[in-house]
Amino acid sequence: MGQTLTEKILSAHLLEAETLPAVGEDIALRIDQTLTQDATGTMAYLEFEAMGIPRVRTELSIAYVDHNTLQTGYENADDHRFIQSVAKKRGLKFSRPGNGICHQVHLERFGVPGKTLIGSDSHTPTGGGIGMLAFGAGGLDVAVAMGGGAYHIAMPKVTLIKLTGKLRPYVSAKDVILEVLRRMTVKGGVGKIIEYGGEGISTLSVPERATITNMGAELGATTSVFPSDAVTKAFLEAQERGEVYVPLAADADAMYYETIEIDLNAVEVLAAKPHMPDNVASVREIGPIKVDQVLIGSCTNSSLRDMLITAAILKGKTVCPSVSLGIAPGSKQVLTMLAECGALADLISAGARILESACGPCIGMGQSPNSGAVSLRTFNRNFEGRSGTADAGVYLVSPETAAVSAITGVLTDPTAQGAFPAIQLPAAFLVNDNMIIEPASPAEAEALPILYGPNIKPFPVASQLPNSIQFNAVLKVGDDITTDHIMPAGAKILPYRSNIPYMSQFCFRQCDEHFAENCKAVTAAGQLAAVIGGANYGQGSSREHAALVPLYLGVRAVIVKSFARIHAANLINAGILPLVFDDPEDYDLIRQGDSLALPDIREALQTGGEIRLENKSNGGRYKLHAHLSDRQRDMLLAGGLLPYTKQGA
Ligand code: MIC
Ligand code: SF4
Repeated sequence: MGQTLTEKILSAHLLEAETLPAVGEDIALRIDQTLTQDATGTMAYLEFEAMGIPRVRTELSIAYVDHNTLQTGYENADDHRFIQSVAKKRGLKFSRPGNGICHQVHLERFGVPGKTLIGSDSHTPTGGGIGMLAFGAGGLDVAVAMGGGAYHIAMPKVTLIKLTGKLRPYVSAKDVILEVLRRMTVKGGVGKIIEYGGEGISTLSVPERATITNMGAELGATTSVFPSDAVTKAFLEAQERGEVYVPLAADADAMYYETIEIDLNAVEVLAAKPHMPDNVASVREIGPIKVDQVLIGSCTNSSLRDMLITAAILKGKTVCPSVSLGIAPGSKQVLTMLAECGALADLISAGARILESACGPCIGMGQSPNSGAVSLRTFNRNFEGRSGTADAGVYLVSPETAAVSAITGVLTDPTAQGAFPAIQLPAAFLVNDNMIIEPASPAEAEALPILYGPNIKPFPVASQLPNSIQFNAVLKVGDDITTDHIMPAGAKILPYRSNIPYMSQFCFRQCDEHFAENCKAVTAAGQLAAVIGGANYGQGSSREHAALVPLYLGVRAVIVKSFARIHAANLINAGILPLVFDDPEDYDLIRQGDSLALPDIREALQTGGEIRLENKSNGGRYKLHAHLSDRQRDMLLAGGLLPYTKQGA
């Protein structure tokens, strides 16, 4: 029987086994490349330093600075200097602030078909657009991979999304992934790798494919991947990297877990309505609602293609007086090429506010909209409050919809705009890697210092798992809790990503403003804390702060109906028990503030016995389970990945 593309790449990277295991079983993968961004990177490099490994052991490791670029105090600049000093000494490339958004730059300059990549950012699957198997992971997992260690995932189910036909003018890759989200929902990709195929893929360029794989993160998928074909080859050649091209595709008789067909001709212009990426409706159905802000950019939609189409739509027009339009081109390459071809002037003269090539407003770093605003964004997440304005409603749309609506001032279906502007994509991109700093040679590196700033504080490490634990259910939350709920980002908090004690006061604020205080009261009384949650707990970002900060506050168990993949892995890495109700209805029987106990939990994990939860407040007894590989079980017993690694396992 033939293999899927996923199976081919996984098989070529197996570390501890000869063949692929059954679905759901643990696989240890060799990782060829790693990337970090600065908001998660500071912690990842602190963890790497704690491992005592002198130099990275991957084919390529690179540290990007793109998230915390607003420097309203010394904190972010200090963190950037720290990361730069680690990169120089430990053998990593360093992408300076200004060079662009990690995923966009990686696609342009470093992605290689058929290789594995992990990144401390949930949108690392963007690399699937160029045929990589690219995963988002917690910082600790990236630190381990930098040291040459395996990355572990559960063997996924492989879903084929078969594309036929060709997109109509003004309908773009963003609409395709919104259509996938509409069908599959934010939970629909859990445990799956999504492979794209069908003759329709040949009509999509690499950056368009990357828009689609990028938002596979919003499906909860382990990752998404496109074949590597003539389109990939042309893109690599245009980036002066033709030598890394290899053709890659699934075998004709490959077997898939499921197949979903999408006729590109029939895809409509779509938008994800507030406050979830799968709350999708057609722009026509939503109607001409008044728009206050339009933002174009982010790792989803900031390629040269997206910027050129935006510029062509805006050329000779003026942004509607009641709209603020911000545009952040995804990389220095994109920005320079826009400048050279004159399209940048078209954007500026239409009234766009040009932002630096970075994540910016996507992570709440500036451009928070006005109170109650409707904000159209070409980004990938519209979680409540992420924009920095609690009552704003964010709609996720394509660059075409965003640009046309910026002119009309209301949500507008761009297909009604008449002829589609012809845009010319260059046969060769402008290649200038002068913002990439190369590492020092091993001999030079020895004498180099690592530069720690005063904002860098030690991070918490859990102790061994005790045999029995008494808890207080400090917080009870519902379904689809995101890591933005657990550990918000934004301009005010992000500078403290290396200062867990400071960050802890903001933990879960959006759900319960007294969370941190309540945890402190519980730990002062000699108990530990537990969080009770619903389905898809921890969706969204890969930030391990959503595990480390609760750990710092005394949380040692999270008990839910189901978990999102990266967050569950981060909890285990931190030494927090990720437990799931056998019967989801038991969720209803626990109230916030209840006293809970996990008797003989250590023994239950060791022997694979039953996990029992006792509710001391109402006498309830519930059965729980944990989806753990043997390695994850041993990590939890040891108190997380660092103590586990130190104990020489
Ligand atoms: C995000 O989009 O939420 C982020 C910011 O890129 C995160 C990483 C982070 O929290 O630093 C992600 O997606 O992993
Ligand atoms: Fe940056 Fe936004 Fe992409 Fe996250 S989703 S990497 S914040 S641009």
